[in-house]
Amino acid sequence: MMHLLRRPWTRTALLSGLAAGGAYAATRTHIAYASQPPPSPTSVLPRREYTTEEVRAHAGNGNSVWVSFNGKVYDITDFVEMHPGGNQILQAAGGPLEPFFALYAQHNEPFVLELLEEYRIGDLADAHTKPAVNHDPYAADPSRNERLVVRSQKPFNAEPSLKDLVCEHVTPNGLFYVRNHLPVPAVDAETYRLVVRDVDGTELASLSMEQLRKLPKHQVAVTLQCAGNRRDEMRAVRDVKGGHWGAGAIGNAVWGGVRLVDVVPADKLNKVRHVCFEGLDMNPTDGAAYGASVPADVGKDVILAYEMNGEPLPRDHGYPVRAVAPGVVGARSVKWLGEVRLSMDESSSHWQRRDYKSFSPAVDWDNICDSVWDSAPSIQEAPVVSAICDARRVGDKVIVEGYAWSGGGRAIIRVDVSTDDGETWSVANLREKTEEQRNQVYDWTLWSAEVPLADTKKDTTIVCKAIDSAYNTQPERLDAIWNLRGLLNNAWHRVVLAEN
Ligand SMILES: Nc1nc2c(c(=O)[nH]1)N[C@H]1C(S)=C(S)[C@@H](COP(=O)(O)O)O[C@H]1N2
Ligand SMILES: [Mo]
Repeated sequence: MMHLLRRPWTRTALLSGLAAGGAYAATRTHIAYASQPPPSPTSVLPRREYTTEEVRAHAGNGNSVWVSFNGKVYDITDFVEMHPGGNQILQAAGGPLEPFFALYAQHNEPFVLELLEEYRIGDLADAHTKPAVNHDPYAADPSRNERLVVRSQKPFNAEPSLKDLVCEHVTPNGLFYVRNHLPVPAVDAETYRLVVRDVDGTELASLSMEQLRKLPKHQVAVTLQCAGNRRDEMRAVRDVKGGHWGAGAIGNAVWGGVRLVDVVPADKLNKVRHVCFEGLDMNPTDGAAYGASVPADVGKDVILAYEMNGEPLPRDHGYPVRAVAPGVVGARSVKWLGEVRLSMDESSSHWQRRDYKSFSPAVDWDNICDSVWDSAPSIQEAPVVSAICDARRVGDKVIVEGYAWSGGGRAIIRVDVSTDDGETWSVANLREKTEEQRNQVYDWTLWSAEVPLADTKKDTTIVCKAIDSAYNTQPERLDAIWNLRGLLNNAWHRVVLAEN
């Protein structure tokens, strides 16, 4: 903990600048090198040459952590706790950083190298053996719709503009937010197999696309929302770790595919507690795939989708097959689905156990520990949320449009809008749904409201909140739900309409 106190300037700068998958360039300017940079380890240890063997001997395990990069050797022991990506940095302990920098391309910024330089202790004696990274792991990523607002290029994370988002009840595929943790895998649908495993690991089925298509096809409208949606508002209260998101990390699609219960025998599903999913997108540096799980109850409603809005799943959204877990946060709807496994325990993946959990505002990065992580349940059902996506003046009124959604299949029963920060409210009109849409319970509700403006000559703050079928509503204050990863921000959404 000492080094955190010694170097608070680096930490703050990093948390905003190096947010995993974040928009680095935008925040780089926040790095304030305070008057007194701390003594660098260089001044303590004489610089010398080390062999790759020597570097390998410093792979953590209670000892110091060394890494190499570009022929140089660094002792990053003190840095580990400050790393915005958390413990993941330890994957590189005792070895070269090159493969990681290629994978997490946000590191390719001059300020990262500058920072690293502070921890340099010497050079690699056998620098000629330096690892060749001759391949960009993202080279095979698909092309994307140019209307998306890109939050991070590698891995690719993007959301539509809010105006685009509320044009249609069903979000067009090309405008649907993309949340990738890793490179998009190139999956060959011809040889693809979905493996289904029992609780003891026994293979219950290995299904080709042809076999999946022969099973009864279901089409279900499900809204997916990233648990990090609206993170940047939370970041403005107090810094959080995580990529940048506005209010567009949500979308509604009609998913076509087979029900999980048609590939997993019901008697087996009834005996277990969780259904684990494993993706085919893999971290090339450690071979770990993206994974997540849902409680067995949610599993009963899961769709193994091969279509999105009547088209084959786009590559960014999980081609050829993804899990769609209705009513829960997007993180559990595993894309590029390779394996479904019944289990008594949750998925052991990093994203299930050490991410996508929320904590008290009292918990921050300098006091969180394993027992706090372990005791918090993983986020599943999403709380009720709404957001203002467009606001335009018409005379002395403002027309406001937005979305509202709640997890667990709870419908939106009302949306309230205020132009005086909650003193008085107007009830929004919920956009009418077709007969078919009315039968869906997991999709969102779009709404609009015409609200009088008290003073058209002044800036006006517009506020909205939604109420779901269990009469849950959104908290007024954002600081009361602040959490260190910036997840589940469902506070009243506020936007400022500039003066006329
Ligand atoms: N295999 C895999 N599945 C994944 C992810 C991923 O990176 N890899 N991201 C998850 C997260 S955090 C979200 S919010 C949703 C996003 O789905 P989308 O990109 O289709 O909008 O996919 C989830 N499933
Ligand atoms: Mo997400």
